[in-house]
Amino acid sequence: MPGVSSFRSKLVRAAQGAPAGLLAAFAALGVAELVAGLVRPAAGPVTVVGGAVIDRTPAAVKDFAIRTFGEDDKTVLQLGILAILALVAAALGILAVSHRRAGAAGVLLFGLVGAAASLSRPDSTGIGDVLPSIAGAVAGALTLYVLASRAAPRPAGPSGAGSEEATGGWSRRGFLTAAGVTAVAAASAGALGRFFTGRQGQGALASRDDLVLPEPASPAPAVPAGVQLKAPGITAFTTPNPDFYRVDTVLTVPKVDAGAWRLRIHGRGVTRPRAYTLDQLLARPLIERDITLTCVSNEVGGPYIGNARWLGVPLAELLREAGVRPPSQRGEADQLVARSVDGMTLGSPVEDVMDGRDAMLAVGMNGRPLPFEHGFPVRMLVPGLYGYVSACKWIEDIELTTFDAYDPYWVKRKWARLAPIKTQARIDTPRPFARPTAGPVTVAGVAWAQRRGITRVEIQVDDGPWQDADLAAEAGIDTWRQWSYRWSATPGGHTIAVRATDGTGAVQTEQRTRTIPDGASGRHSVFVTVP
Ligand SMILES: Nc1nc2c(c(=O)[nH]1)N[C@H]1C(S)=C(S)[C@@H](COP(=O)(O)O)O[C@H]1N2
Ligand SMILES: [Mo]
Repeated sequence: MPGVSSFRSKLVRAAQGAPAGLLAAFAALGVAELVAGLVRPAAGPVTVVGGAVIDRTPAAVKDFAIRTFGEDDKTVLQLGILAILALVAAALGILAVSHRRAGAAGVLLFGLVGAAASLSRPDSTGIGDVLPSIAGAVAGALTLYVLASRAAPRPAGPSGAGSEEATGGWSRRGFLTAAGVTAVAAASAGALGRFFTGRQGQGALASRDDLVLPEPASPAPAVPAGVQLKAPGITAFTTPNPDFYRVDTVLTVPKVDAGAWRLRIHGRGVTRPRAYTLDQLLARPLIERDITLTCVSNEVGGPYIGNARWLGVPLAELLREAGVRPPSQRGEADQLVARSVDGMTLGSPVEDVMDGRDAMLAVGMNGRPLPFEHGFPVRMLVPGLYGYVSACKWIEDIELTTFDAYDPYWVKRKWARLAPIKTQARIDTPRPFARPTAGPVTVAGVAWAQRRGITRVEIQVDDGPWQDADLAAEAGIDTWRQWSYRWSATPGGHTIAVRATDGTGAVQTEQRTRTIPDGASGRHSVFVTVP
């Protein structure tokens, strides 16, 4: 029964080859990790392939990923990459049992994918970035070649006696030994790589620990006592740093050493190009402001918004010192492109940055140096603009240019060039599908319209009339504002909707739009059942 025997021999081959392939992949990753630890952690193969995937992900898919996996989206992506790697490795291992060279060549080819990905990243620092992928691929190919030779069928006798099952197969002991040695070596290489990576981060960690934030020359205006309502379940007025939402494209958070950090300001209309150290920035008069930051990818009712007390250098002053004038004063540049150490580019209108609002290069967040996740040592903030057109984290370069001349990262990916934050209101409590008891129920949440402020919030239950909610005290027009409404809940299912009015008198639009290209609009509502 040739069919059966060949099927069985295929099974045996798979049983032998697959673990060899997986071990080869393990060796490849271990060596790549080691080399990345020595060269540049951000050039590790999983990181660069993941980054390249993020760069190429259509906005709709990215939004889906953010919606579905939230801030775990990157973990999911990395696990996905590892799963594909494992599948390919197992397949190459099976191939290598019969075609050793082809299997090894396949591993090398896969390494080229990593190398190409590393060069395609916006933060690629050049040819050195391919080293981790190439070194890993070579190690993986060699490992597979050696392991496969242990697994290769012994030459069949002159009569062709015996199927592959009889003659082939591991010298079990030999293979297990080789496998064990490979596993230990790969794990050690990986651990050593992690160690080096950690050591590189130490300087940055120490520089953050050592940073003493100066007192602001212009402290934040006292926050009125009434900004925080007592409604249980309402979002805190000030978002604690660990709870602050995080949106960026990096798989490895940049650990920038503040001592070595520099910020360059240059480009069109810059008559005095300059570079600043952190100490030079800290020596300037600092402002402290409460500002609510919002992500353009925030769905109606979504969580990608936070409010913090930021400490920073007024950006307009730096620009004026550099000779920059806004377009309204016949300045040549209408776009300010901020570039980060990870190669991200974000473009803001020069007019907005210089119109008197508190655009800043922030160094402090709620009384602490910026957390690494939020841009240490310095990030940009422009009140009133979505984060992707203003809030560059790990900033290191400011270039004055024009909207005609340059499209930054997200604009290349079909997001709008201009993106002022839209007026929105969110119901924090009751939660969707809650079952509040009949009688008085507190409906409460936040509303925001940075730069315009919130002057009114209204609630509608089912098809009833719009009713005014009570507004908390206003901290300023650049922060969100809490509101609450006392609802007399009656048994049954109810839809509660909210709408806000901004400081210009404009009522938030009812028109539902997607987040792409310039932010979601429409009203938030929750459905609850009163038993
Ligand atoms: N370097 C860098 N800065 C960045 C981003 C990024 O991907 N890389 N994302 C931007 C986006 S889309 C938003 S909404 C804000 C989020 O800032 P946070 O993570 O501190 O909340 O950072 C902005 N700054
Ligand atoms: Mo964002």
